[in-house]
Amino acid sequence: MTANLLVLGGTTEATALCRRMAEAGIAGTISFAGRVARPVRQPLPQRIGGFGGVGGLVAYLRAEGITHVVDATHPFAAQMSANAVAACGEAGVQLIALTRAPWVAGSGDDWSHVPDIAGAVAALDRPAMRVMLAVGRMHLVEFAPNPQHVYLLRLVDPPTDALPFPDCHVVVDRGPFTEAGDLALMRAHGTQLVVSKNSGGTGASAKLAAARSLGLPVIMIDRPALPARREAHDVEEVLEWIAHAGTDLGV
Ligand code: 3Y8
Ligand code: NAP
Repeated sequence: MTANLLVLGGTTEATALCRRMAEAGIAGTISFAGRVARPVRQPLPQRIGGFGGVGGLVAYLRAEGITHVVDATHPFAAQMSANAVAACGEAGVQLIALTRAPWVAGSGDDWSHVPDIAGAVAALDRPAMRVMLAVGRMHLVEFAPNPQHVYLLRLVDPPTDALPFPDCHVVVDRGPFTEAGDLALMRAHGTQLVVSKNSGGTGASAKLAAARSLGLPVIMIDRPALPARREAHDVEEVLEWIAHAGTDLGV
């Protein structure tokens, strides 16, 4: 059976996998939720938009004759990952997650861990500070209960709705970011505190290195729990798995 992969994308690792698949002549499609205006171009055919829950994904897997699913979504894309486990189980399609290890505080880091977004909001219930809130757009409204702070926000697309803060500055930029760039950004804004998801990987870690250099505290949001599934931490491990998961690589 020739491999025909579905890659659930949206991360640096997904992009690297698609590049390797194109080089190796492995057929597949990369999928995005459609969260941002212009997802980065990929060397594989891409589809954009939700599948319509578990049922929609099962129907897609069957209609497209998908032989393997690689869940290379972000560690905080918990709903997509849970749906992938359920749908692949129901459709009898093999699944592997391509994910990255959480960041771990090193010497010189001043991190306080919170379990979720609500925990970060609670931790911001303190006198006014200049806060770099680098958690994207989707959950900003949850941070509204702390209007006392001056927020530095980084968004992939220019905001369309009013922002839920009386005093905030928006930077429109997409990663991967650099330590030098984030250092300059934090210095220019007098940042005193950084709020970050524990995304892992290299695309968003620059702000942590910059915070360390500046001796700034970080509120680190731990990852949501995910259902048990097979996991790989690098692209070659995924290709190895595909090669031995009952199919030739279509080459
Ligand atoms: C739409 C698709 C690649 C992928 C690159 C990675 C790295 C750069 C760093 C900060 C943190 C944040 C955010 C971030 C990073 C990579 C990766 C990563 C964090 C794109 C992309 C899509 C998204 C969705 C977007 C979320 C937002 C989160 C911004 C593409 C650019 C904050 C996560 O406006 C919105 O609705 C944005 C939504 C989900 C989290 C949120 O809650 O707002 N990512 N990011 C994907 C889709 O439609 O399916 O254009 O490539 C991808 C990338 N963003 O190929 O090189 O691998 O993590 N993405 C976080 O980590 O906290 C920015 O600013 O320091
Ligand atoms: P989520 O909350 O786990 O998923 C919500 C719904 O969005 C899913 O049930 C699914 O809709 C749809 N969806 C999510 N990812 C999809 C994909 N790759 N292809 C098709 N549909 C998808 O997801 P999220 O946290 O919003 O993340 C959305 C995308 O942004 C993902 O590609 C993720 O990798 C990327 N991303 C997220 C973060 C983050 O911080 N969350 C960071 C970087 C990149 P249906 O139920 O209709 O199928």
